[in-house]
This record gives sequence, structure tokens and C-alpha cells, in this order.
Amino acid sequence: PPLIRREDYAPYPWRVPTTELRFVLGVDKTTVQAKLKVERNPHANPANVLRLNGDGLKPAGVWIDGSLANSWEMDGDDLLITLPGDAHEVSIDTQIDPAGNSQLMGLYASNGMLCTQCEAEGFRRITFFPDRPDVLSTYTVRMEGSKADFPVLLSNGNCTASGEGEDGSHWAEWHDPWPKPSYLFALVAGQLVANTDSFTTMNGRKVDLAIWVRPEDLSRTDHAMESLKRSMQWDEQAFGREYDLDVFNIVAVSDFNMGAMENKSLNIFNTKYVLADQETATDGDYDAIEGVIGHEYFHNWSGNRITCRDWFQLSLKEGFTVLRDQLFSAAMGSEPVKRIEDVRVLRSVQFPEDSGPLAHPIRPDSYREISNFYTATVYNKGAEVIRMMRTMAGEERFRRGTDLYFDRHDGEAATCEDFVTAIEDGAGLDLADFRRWYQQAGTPKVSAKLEHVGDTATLHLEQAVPATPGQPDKRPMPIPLKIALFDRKSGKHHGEQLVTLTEAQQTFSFAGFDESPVLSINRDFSAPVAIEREVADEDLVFLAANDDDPFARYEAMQDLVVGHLRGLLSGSVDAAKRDSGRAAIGEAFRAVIADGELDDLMRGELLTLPGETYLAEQMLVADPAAIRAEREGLKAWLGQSLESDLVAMHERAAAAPGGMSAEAKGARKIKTSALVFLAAGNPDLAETMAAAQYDAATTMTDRQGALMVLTSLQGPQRTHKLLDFYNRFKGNALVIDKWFALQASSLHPSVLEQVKALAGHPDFTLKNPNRVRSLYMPFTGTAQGFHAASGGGYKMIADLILELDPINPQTAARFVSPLGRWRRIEPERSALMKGELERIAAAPKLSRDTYEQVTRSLG
Ligand code: HT7
Ligand code: ZN
Repeated sequence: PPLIRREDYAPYPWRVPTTELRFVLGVDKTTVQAKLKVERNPHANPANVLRLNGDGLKPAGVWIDGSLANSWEMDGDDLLITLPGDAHEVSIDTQIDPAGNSQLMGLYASNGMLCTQCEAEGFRRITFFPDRPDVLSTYTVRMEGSKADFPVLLSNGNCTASGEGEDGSHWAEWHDPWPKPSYLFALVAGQLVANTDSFTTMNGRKVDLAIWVRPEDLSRTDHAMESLKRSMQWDEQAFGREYDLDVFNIVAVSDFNMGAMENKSLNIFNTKYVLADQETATDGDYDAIEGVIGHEYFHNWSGNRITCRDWFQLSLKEGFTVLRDQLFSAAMGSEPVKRIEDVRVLRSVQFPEDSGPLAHPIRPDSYREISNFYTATVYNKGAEVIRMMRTMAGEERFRRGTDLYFDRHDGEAATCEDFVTAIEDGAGLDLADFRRWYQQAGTPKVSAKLEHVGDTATLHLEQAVPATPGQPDKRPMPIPLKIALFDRKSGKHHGEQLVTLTEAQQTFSFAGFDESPVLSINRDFSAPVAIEREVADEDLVFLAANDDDPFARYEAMQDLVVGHLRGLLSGSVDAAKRDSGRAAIGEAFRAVIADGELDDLMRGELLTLPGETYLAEQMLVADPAAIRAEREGLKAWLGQSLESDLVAMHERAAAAPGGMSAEAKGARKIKTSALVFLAAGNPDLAETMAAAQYDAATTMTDRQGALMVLTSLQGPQRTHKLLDFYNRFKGNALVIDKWFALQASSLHPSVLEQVKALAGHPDFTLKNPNRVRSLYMPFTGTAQGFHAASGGGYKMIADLILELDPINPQTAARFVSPLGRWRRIEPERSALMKGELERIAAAPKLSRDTYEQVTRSLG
């Protein structure tokens, strides 16, 4: 497959002012007539040939200006039409088979309903078209089909007409007045019912809202609707963005490759991010639904009104929209807890990506398959990069920048450069060197050393951006670091400051310190970097107790544990030092449990140990089994030495009232935290407590938390409760996904055999991405399963990739990256991982998606 390069961008030679589509719908056969008005683009190099992208299509007929034409030919999958004049009307007929579309790109069938997914390049599987984001067109869509099978017919914009046809058919016509790229086109036809409501915008426009689901799911749509209304309101107040049509529809489908899709006025969602009630969805699910509903809604401006010029600019819409959804969720709940969660995701998913073979800048330079670049780097690091601009500008000036961006580029297909320039102009920042964050991959490492002489504290900072594939040498990045210097006696600091490290090495001096202060650095995680510093445990304990920045407090707890475990894993710590390290951690934990000022949501964060992936990331070469053993050893020690505190904390939380308040959610969170430590320290006690929590549960949060603990234990309650859970929720796909995931992520020694057996369960299918992900993704995080010394875990994932690739290449390719970590794993496992990648690479026929990921991983 060819390599597509950012530098080769050229505008499309034709414009497509209008597009008319006529669908005659059927699950096995849908016919599509496309009528495009085309005219020459005066800003592009002229061409007499109109290249229309296709993917697996055959033209059943081509007409130019109403006459059947033969001035066309195929070039691979693309249709080339020779056009003599400056403006023409081109019509093309195609026929597709939605039921046979297991890739879930283009038009496909899901449980008898028809729906589309066009981003990034799915539209070309529906009809021939310039399927690129810089060709904007106004769409009119007519759908016709059996009224019994497809009583609801939806597309973008407004429904302009509808009527009955012959033989039980009916039709509807939709018109979207906003010009859009093909990737935002959507169509849905099926037996759906709606939760309806309305929202009145700041300028008085009444918008009809509807969330469409299967009838049996209707009762679980209220939270999604409330989240949508909150999103609409928040975007007006926080970014001045108002909705621009009279309708906004959301449809939930159970077969979906990603979380959701922001099609203009017809968002299509994975059911996972729509359906919730307390019995079947956890507090985490509720938060995720609110976040994803917000994310897709916010795309209406950051993505739809202003779209991307080409797919290299993906972070223009995704990075910015992730930042917007993060700020929204923070405003709706706990700001510090949300920040901690976002950083945890960044560190456990994006940092490993940035230090591995798939590392790429937030604005990549080349790709073979764009679906492979919907990554944590483009999304989450992209959000962090824009967040840094916000930090440097301050909220108010940043808002001036975003206002200018929306104003200046409304209706355009823009670039990341356009965004940075608008922020520069609007916020009054100089971002010349800051643009390197768009060009250079790799997580910068910043080493920090504080010296104290006389009354002056001097901070020495040094940065290094590691080499990444294709980028051996890096230039220094501007790194904004929020810092504070704490007085040891009072526990207070002299004011937070923002220092920006712009050079490879720099020093910053602060006068007025009689005693050496305690440094709090990268507060609120102001820059997506790894801070490396020698710091005494006592300083970390001090910050864990005193820092007024909640993120920094969390960070101190994490650093304390990471430092301790790293020492043990490198062998630099003897038994006596291990005991003193544990004692310091134990004290910090006890203080957190006892701190009456803390809310329980935050307490739960402070009591979370750094994950195994994050720990592995701290080492040049990791031994997953050793990391697991040391981390579990610490957990067991904490569980034993804090047993009575943990039991008391669990009892207190169990007595808290239910509901969806922050207090109730916090209580549920720490109940499960307590069980996690007790399970390691006193498995019998934990089994009894978890079984009781399971039995008493009135929420999925409590039930899933208890079952998660039990699945990692080996007592009889494991089997009982797993069976009970399955029988209780049989038929509810999203909950059965949890049942698979809980078993696949467990600490149980036989997880590999269990996952193998689960793959043969009658409810398991490779056709449904949620089900595939729920079984195999959590498994890739298991030291004793995925990283089993036998190599059986690696083989299982490689077999999965090979079997899934012809069915759903996008989902298959996502499983390559866990194997791609081979260079950072100890030699024996590393060889086994590499061997599996080579086996995949040698397969006779691989999709573009999997081929690209495997070759990059081996390269
Ligand atoms: N913009 C959406 C991306 C998306 C997608 C991409 C590739 C294949 C399937 C897909 N489904 C949705 C999602 C978002 O970021 O909002
Ligand atoms: Zn998005």
C-alpha cells in the first residue's frame, strides 16, 4: 500500500457544490444513485479528469449532463471520468450489500437496522466521490425502503418531505443546508424509538432533540439526553458556540468500530456511550457517556463548521475537541479528579505509544491507512498541546484566540497551522517555537534539580526529547511548568509560578528562602512531559500531605510508589530499605484514609497505585512478571498493615446514601478501593466482604467492583458470583461485555486458559467490536496471561489478529500495538513477541490497516 505524505497535499481540481443521493434500501441490497454538480476549482491545478474515490464498488452506470457516458475508466478502486467543460452534472449508480459489510465502514447492517460510518474513508464504500475532507458539498438525500423494516428514516439536516410508496414502502427526503465533507454524511434506517426533548439556544432557536434506540433500550436514555442538553449549554457559555440547526439526532448502534461519530446533526453512537441506568452502568460509564456525548456535540463547531483540510490535520479537530470535552466534564464534576483521570489515560496509553515503534507527531507526516492514526497521540496529546497554549495565555486570552479561530475559519477546511496562528493572534502569544509540539514525536524528559544557597533557591532544568522513528534528532520544546516552592515549617508556598523552559538547559532563581524549600513541579500536569528528579521520600510525603494543588498531591503519592518499586525492580534496594520505603507509603496511605478534608472521589484517586504499564514505562527494559510481583507485594503489605483502616473505610462508605451525588459516587469508589487492597492482603476476608457487597448491590458500580475483586481471587465465591452475574444480565450485551472483560483482566493465574475458553462461549463473536474488545483488550494488560512466559498469550493475540483481519481490519489492527512493545520487554519474552509479529507479517493477505501496524512495529 502506498505511503501518503503530508507534504504532497494539493487542492482538489474540482468543486462539488451539491450532492443528491437516492437510496433504495435493503439489508442485502441497497442501490445508490449519486448526482454531483461539479465545477472547476480556480485555486487548483486544472485537470480534465475527475477522480472519484471508490472502495470495492462497480459503477452500474455513469451519466454526464443527463446522457449515458462511456468517457470513464477504473484506476484500481477509483473511477476516472473525463470532463470537457468547466461545469457538469455527473450521475453514478452503484449497488451495495450492507449485510455483507463486516468492516462496519460505509453503509452496513446492525441488528436489522442500516447505518453508516464514513469517517475517515467510508463514504467511498457507498458511492464514488472525492472522499477527502476539503471537498465540501451541500447534500440532499432521498431514502426509500420497506416501512415495516425501516419505519424510521434519518439523514443529516432537516426532513423536508416524506410519503408512502408502493407495496408497503415509504420514503423521506432530508436536506442539510451546511456544506460538509463526505465523512460527515450519515444515514440511518430501522425500527427505532426516540427519547425526545428540546433545547432553546442562547439566541432563542428551539432545537428538537432525539435519541433513537431499539424499543427495549428506551428507558436507559435519560442520562444521555441530560448530558446532551448540558453540553449544548456549556458550549454556549464556555466557548460562545451556538447550535445551528432545528434538529439534533443521536442514534445508538451496537456494532460500531469506535465510540461515536459526529455526523452533522445525526450523531451515531456505540450503544456503550448512550445507554445507562444504575443497575447496568457504572459511575465510570455515566461519566464516559457524558464525556462522549459532549465530545461529539462539540465537534459541531470544532470539526464540522471548521473541518480539516486533510487527514494529517486530524488533531485540529480531535485534539481541540478532546480538550473541550475534558473541560466540560471537569466543569460538570470534580475538576481535580477529572484532571487526574485524563493524565492517567495519557500516561498509560499515550506515553507508551510515544516511546514505541508507532510513535508519531500529533500532526503525522505520512500514513498508509488513516484509521491507524486515530490514536492517543492525535487525540490526548493533541489536547495537552492545546491545553498548554491555554495555560500560557490564561483562560481569557485563550478564549479570544478560539473566538478568532472560529470566526476566521468558519466554513473552511483548515489546518493545525491555522489554529496556532489564530491563537497566536487572538491571545497575543508568540508560538513560533511552540509549533515544534506539532512536528516532533516523543515525550520530553525534563530533569529538575533544586539547589539552595544563602537565601536563593535555584531550579536547574534540562530537557531531552527522545529519538523516535524517522526523527533521530530533536530540538528543544517550549515547556510551560507550573511550580511552587513550599516552606517546610508552615506547609505553605509563596505563590504558584509559571516557568517556561525554552532551551535544552535553563536555570531559574527565586530569592527569599532562608531554608531549602520543597519543590512542587508540573502542577496540574501543565506539560505532557516526564519529570525526572532525585527527591527524598520525606519531601514526597510532605507534598502528599500539604500540596494545595490536588494533582500535585496525587503525583507525590504516585512518585513515592514509583520510586519505591523502581528501586526494588532494579535491585538497588535491600530489605531494610524496602521496609522503610513501605513504611513511608503506608503512612501516606493512612493519612489519606484519615484526612477529613478530602472528598471520597479524590481519596479514591490518592489510594490508586500506579498501573503496571506506567511502571513498565519507567524502565528501559521491563520484566512484566517482576513488575506484577513487586506491585502485588506492596498491595498485599498495604492490605495487611492497613487492614483495620481499610475495613473501617469500607464500612463507613457502605453506610453512605446512594444516588448520583459526588458523595455517593465517592463512597462507591472507595469501597472497591478498600477491597482491592484487602484482596491482596487478606483474601479470605476480602472474599467475604466482596461477596456481601455483591449481594447487597443496588448499583452496577458496587456489583462490578465486588465481582472484579472476586474474579482475581480463587475462592468459591468467584464461580458463584460470575454465574449469578451472567444469569442476571443475560441478553444485555453491554453488561455481558463487562462479564467477559472482568474475567479477561483478572489477576487469576489461569487467565490465559480462561480467555481461551471464553472465546468459545456461545455469546462470543468476532463480528461485534465491543465483544472482541471486551475479551481481548483487558487481556493484553495481564502480566500472567498476555505476558505468560510460554508465549501463549502473544500467540493468542496474533491468532486473533489473523482471524479478525479479514472480518474487521480496523479492529484487528488495534491489537498490534501490545505486541509492538517487544523492544522494551525482557529478552525471552521480547523474542516471542517479535516472532508473533513476524508470523503476522508473513500472512499471505493482510489488510492495509494491519500491514501498516505490523511493519511499523517490526521496523
Ligand atoms: N471522529 C470520530 C472518528 C470515528 C472513526 C474513525 C475511524 C473509524 C471509525 C470511526 N468512528 C468514529 C470519533 C470522534 O473522535 O469523535
Ligand atoms: Zn472526536
